[in-house]
Amino acid sequence: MFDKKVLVAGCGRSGICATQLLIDKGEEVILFDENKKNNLTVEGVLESLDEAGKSTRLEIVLGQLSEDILSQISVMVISPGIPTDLDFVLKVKEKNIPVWSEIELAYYYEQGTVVAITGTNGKTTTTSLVGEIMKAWNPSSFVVGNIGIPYTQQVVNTSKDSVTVAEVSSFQLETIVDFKPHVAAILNVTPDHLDRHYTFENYASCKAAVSKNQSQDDYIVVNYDDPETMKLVNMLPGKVVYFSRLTMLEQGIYVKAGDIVIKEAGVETKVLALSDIQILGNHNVENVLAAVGIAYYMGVPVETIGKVCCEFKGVPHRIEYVRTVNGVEYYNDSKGTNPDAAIKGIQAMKSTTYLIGGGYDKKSSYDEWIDSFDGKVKQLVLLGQTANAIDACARSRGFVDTVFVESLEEAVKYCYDHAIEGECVLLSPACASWGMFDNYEQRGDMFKEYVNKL
Ligand code: UMA
Repeated sequence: MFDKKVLVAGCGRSGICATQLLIDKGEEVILFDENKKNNLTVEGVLESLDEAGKSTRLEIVLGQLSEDILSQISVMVISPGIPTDLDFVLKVKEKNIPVWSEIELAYYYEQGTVVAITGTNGKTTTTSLVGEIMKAWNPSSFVVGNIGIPYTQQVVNTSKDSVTVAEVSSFQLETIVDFKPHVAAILNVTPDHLDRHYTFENYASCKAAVSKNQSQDDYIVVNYDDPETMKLVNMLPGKVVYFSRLTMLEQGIYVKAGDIVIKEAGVETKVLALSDIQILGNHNVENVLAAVGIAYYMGVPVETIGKVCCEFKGVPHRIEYVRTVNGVEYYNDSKGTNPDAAIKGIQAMKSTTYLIGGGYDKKSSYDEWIDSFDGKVKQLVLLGQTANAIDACARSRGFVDTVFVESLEEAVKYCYDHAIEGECVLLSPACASWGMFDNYEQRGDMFKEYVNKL
């Protein structure tokens, strides 16, 4: 039990689940959100908790935090989307009140073993695949975190034999305290979320924090092919194990003569053939290599790992085939929320492409994304806050076939009117969805809805 009340900041998915968990554990909670427009009620937040009397332990505060509230709390649990340098967060820190990430709160109640997967891109695919492997091996396995299911929602179901597979973002790792995965992975690090972390170094060190509480009895699986991830290796106290798509390693997981193999203590074991992987692109080979490593160091038999990797069909919103209309293939890559992820989307297209891009401004640089068009993109259909900046960047790189639209629906209509048989339409915005949509899932679902209506 905490000495005083717990302040939960943010009324999104994480904040609501954290509140429900705390109330269920007998704590008193103040749920706070700066946004006054939230029309939350105590009953609404607690509706899934049936025991009477629990509502007396919850208070909702919207707008500003008073000094009086700060004097009533022992810890603040912060939602991932709230920057840690906001005034109210700084005030809490000044009072020496600990600020815990929502995943830290969940971990406080964790009973079993934790796997954590971070990196700029590939987290969701790798987490899903590891989740599938774990479930095939241990039915008491849970998939949680940035993937969309708050860790605080599932942690009550954990037991000493369970495995929690968590996708963890830099936002969530920024405020961990004791969070300690037994096996973790850093898939890659490329610039993202610089509006929040300011510098690439800050962002990368949030990623490295996934290992900060590990010991040499724990494993951290690292991408040998990614120079930025390799620069973090001496910041990782866990036992480092490598995966590589390009190099045959002394020890680790790599590709040899068309097979994915594991080499441990000088012995090489085949896990699966590359030709059996169903998810497209070299980046997905890397995701499978990482998943193989994570599962192997969790003790899953190689046969189980190989079988599940061969069966895995990928995740929604990630280069997801939607439909063919008049000979034009439509793909939903709404999860392409940064330039690096969106490059993978373009690379996976097999013919001339109408590309729909733009969205929330994370202060990314679009040069490499534009350069990756490489003659494949016929027109770039732009929407959202970043449309002008992307257009300017495209022109400065010699790409002038841009067009502006007001909405995603108009973008789909434009592509439908212009694309001809044999071409592709790809939604891969290189930007977050915020501002126009609640999240990338909603953006992808809307895209699919518009395409399915054509
Ligand atoms: N809020 C404030 N002040 C602020 C910002 C937000 O009070 O300055 C309040 C908002 O009014 C809102 C609440 O905080 O009520 C929203 O909290 P949140 O943004 O943390 O959203 P959640 O619904 O809790 O979703 C979060 C993750 N969102 C973010 O990291 C932005 C989800 O990741 C995650 O799936 C979910 O927790 C469950 O763990 C999404 C994401 O976009 C997918 N992640 C980023 C990414 O993948 O690039 C990191």
